[in-house]
Amino acid sequence: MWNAEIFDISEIHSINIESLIHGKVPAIIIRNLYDKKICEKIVERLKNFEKSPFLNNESNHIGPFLMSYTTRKDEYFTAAKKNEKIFESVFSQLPSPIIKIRHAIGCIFPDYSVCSARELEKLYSSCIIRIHEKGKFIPLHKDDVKYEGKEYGISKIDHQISCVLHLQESESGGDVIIFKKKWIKENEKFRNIDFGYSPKLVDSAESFQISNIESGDLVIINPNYYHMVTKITGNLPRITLGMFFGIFRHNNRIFAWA
Ligand SMILES: O=C(O)CCC(=O)C(=O)O
Repeated sequence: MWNAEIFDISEIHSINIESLIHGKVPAIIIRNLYDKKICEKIVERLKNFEKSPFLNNESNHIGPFLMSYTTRKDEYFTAAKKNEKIFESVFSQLPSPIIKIRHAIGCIFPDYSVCSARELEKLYSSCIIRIHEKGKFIPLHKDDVKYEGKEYGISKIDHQISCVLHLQESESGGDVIIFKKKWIKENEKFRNIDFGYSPKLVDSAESFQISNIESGDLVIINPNYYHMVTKITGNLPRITLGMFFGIFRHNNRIFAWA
């Protein structure tokens, strides 16, 4: 069976991330990484900030997503800088969820240093907040900066992991499904015009559905494996804060970006 591994925050040092990197487990979940009450506060504050539509209004975002700027590097860094000020306001006087996630990654990789990705003094975006309303979903896709982000220095990493902190769950739907199938270049012929891939690609692949996530939980996946989020069917929007980490083996460094 291909099952996610679930840990309490106190067990963080016993996480074996290599099994996730090499596809032996679909996901690692850390329960209660972030305080539920603070999640509620952030969700309340988010109502006052402007969001950008993504994918024909499939979701609303705060913060740029590098994969949407693959050939518009200057625009990405400009948007990243502008949005850092917004994140500072959203998290003002609260323990930063960005620092909390980076600290968790530092505990999981005790021999590595973890810091923000930067290029010629320009900082990459630190995170992305995604708001998915009822009826929305994330189609089948993969994230692979080594392939899609070739114009960016971060594309030279050895491995990529994705961390998603859940700030608010919908009453139903919005489950992540991870497929035991890693993207390969030949799959590009199954790519949709706007975003994602044909579900045919994963017809016969084993999968794991994460359905019991609560606010404050952190879900870590290897995003080079196909994954999707099912339709949100409850009235409450699904709200998450995501970031990637890129692992460099030769100098034991890990860089964060979104
Ligand atoms: O929102 C999620 O749970 C998944 C987001 C996603 O597609 C990713 O982290 O690559």
